[in-house]
Amino acid sequence: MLRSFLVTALGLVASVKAQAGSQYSDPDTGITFWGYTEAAHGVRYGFVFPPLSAGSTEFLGQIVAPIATGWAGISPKGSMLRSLLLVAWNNDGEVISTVRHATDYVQPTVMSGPIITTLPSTTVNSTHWAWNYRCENCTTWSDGSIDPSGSGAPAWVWNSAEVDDPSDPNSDFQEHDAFGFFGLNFANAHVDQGDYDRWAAGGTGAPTGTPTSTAGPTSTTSTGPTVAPTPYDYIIVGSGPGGLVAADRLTEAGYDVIVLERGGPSTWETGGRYAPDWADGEPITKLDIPGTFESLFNDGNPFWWCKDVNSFAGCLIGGGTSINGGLYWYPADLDFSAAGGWPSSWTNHNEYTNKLKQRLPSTDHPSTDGKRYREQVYDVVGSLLKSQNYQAITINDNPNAKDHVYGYSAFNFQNGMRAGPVASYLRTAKARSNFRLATYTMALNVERNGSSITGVRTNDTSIGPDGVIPLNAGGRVILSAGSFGSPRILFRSGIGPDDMIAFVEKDSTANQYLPDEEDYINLPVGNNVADNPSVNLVFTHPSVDSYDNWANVWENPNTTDAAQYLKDRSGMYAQSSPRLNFWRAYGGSDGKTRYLQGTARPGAASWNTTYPFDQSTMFTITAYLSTGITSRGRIGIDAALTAQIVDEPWLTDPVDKEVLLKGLTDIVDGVKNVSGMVLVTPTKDQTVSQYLDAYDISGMNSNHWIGSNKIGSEGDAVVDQNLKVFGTDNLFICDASVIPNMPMGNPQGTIMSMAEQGVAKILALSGGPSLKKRKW
Ligand code: 6FA
Ligand code: ABL
Repeated sequence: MLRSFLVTALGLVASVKAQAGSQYSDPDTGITFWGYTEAAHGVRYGFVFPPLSAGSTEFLGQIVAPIATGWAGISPKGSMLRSLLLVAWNNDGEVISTVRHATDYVQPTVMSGPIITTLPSTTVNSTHWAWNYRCENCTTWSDGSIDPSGSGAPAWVWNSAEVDDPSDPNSDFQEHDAFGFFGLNFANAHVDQGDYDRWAAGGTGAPTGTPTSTAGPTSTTSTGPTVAPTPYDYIIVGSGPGGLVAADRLTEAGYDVIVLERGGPSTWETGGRYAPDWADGEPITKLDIPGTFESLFNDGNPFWWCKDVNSFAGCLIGGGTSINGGLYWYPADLDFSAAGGWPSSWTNHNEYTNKLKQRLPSTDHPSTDGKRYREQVYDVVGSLLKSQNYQAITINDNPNAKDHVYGYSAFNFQNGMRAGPVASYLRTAKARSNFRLATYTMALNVERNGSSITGVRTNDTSIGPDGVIPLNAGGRVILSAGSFGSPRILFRSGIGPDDMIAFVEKDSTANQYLPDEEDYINLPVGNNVADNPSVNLVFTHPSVDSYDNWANVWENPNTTDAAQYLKDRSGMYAQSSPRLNFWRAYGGSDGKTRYLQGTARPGAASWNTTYPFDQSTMFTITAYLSTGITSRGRIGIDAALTAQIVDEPWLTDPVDKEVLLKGLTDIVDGVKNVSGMVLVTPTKDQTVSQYLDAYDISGMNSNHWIGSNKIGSEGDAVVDQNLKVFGTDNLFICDASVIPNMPMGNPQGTIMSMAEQGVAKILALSGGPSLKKRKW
């Protein structure tokens, strides 16, 4: 279990550019620290250094953690390996601490060299423990250092589980449950020598000298000028596809807009720098290169995933679109149908879909030379489908044709690289002076006065008083934090079902910001959740190259393919894994029509058979049940305020299962029509029905969550036809969570068309902010 300990933190430093740390005065000691409160677990980490001129190698530090914390730690350098790892926990009212070191991804060992003195102000009370310490010999060590005159990106780690023996400072402990980073300009974090000496000797009280920092104030932005605690016309939470489309259209209209993004840079143009060695020197990162997509799921440094959402979700600039497979479908009319739950004012989506197509056209041949590479999976699966009367079409030329059709997979890649809303909508928004993007800035709740929203509370106290960003008169907040993230903000704002708000009431930090109980707004937030139930079928065919199951694309690529991609962004690396998509309509025994979508790709992530087969020719068809499914589940939070799947949404309706079984059976039946095609799973000794029955239900997760804040009528829905949250004057939602029914395909196209239409409706509403504030 201890293998891979902290491995995920390795190397992230290079990709962290923006800063979130800020100065604070510790209320219990008066010590001025520079640091960060990590919102998900409520842990504060701080540092303060003596004056730079002293040439000292020490600092004072602090970790303040809720009592339920198993252990918490900090790596000032920001990595696990060859770093100083400061760790502490509570043992029955006493803080135990240790300093550790690791040269491999195993249990870190006790480190010699640093001298740690626990300061007398260290305390444990009924809610928190606080470890205040002096760390001497701590800015350089045998195999590493930090630069007190430069900027850093410390890494925090946290575990809810106790260490093996809490009374023993040398105890082993399990790998962290959660980790993260914050930017900190160490150059700022210096105080007068007199104050430092007094605090280092155990004294307390406010500083009497002048801070000796050498650099300007820290900033939370990675794009645009420093964020000042100024009010905005629109505060958008989240830079996923919903948030970026909204931000672009609102800044285009002249409003002052700030986008709060809890994560950091993604692609190169956003400041990301995490790239494979083979692409060194090129202005591209792992997230720019479509061909490295499959390696996102087995990377040692997956900084892109949201660590406090128990399903895959992207927490960085671009949200899911910066880490997804890039499959991109222009919506079908059925995606916005009244039958599917859309208000009648929404069903004519074409005007908005056309705007999207103009800004972000799709391609089914993303390589810059226009050629397609390793398309044998297309040929093999195409011949199976043709044998069952499917027609080959260009899918995005015929968005409404979704029965018995197949075609080349289409993507929102451009110039052989990931594009999506980041390389389109964000690019134009960023060029405007009335746009701000605050990274590493997590929205905690909306501030409200009854039905009127006055601002957004964040984890970043440098962004506004107490971390609160206010609204201009008539201003509005738009939540675009995704199907898990937006509900959590609502719960923390006293909006949602009682049982979810009850978790917030019990949290000693978050409950301070809840409104009075009479102002709670009871809405079905988190209900009506859907995701495509999906099942993988695995095959082989002698013509197919499984591309080593994509295992080598990151560290050890096919050199010809890598060289071709570096030369002109063409070839195998210009496309992610999918090669073919197909759709078919099915009638269910309940008289309803449901659609099945298939995605075929070389390689197979989830095969499981004892029968021998040729892995070098294996490929997968993932069959997704989409528009028309009736199964629903629930999203919520737990006591740690972690976003959760409360009730799984897959196949709760037996007719959904019946139709999925029919679809899988049809595919398997077609295998005999294709010479050389062999079925691997279901295995020879399993029927399709047995295979489906035995399938791990949570393995059906497709990452296509919708519906947790569905649009509709009061009483049944969370937002009205203008995306406004019922019971509020100026709170809106613009992300996948408002979509009431499963779209036909992978959802990002439908989400962006929805956002185009939604923001047009918001702009048309009266009573909003005044455009007189326009600055350009
Ligand atoms: N969709 C497609 O159409 N095609 C695909 O190929 C595809 N593949 C994948 C995939 O491979 C994976 C692994 C995943 C996880 C999803 C895929 N999807 C695909 C689904 C698609 O990406 C999502 O449906 C889509 O991104 C959802 O868009 P939303 O705008 O609803 O939400 P996001 O989660 O993208 O963005 C939310 C943003 O808010 C994030 O950047 C997050 O960091 C930020 N955020 C959340 N809470 C916040 C808070 N409290 N404060 C500040 N920021 C916050
Ligand atoms: C999507 O829309 C899905 O959300 C992803 O799950 C899917 O990628 C991409 N598109 C591409 O089709 C799959 C990978 O191909 C698998 O290797 C991986 O195990 C799976 O995502 C994890 O959900």
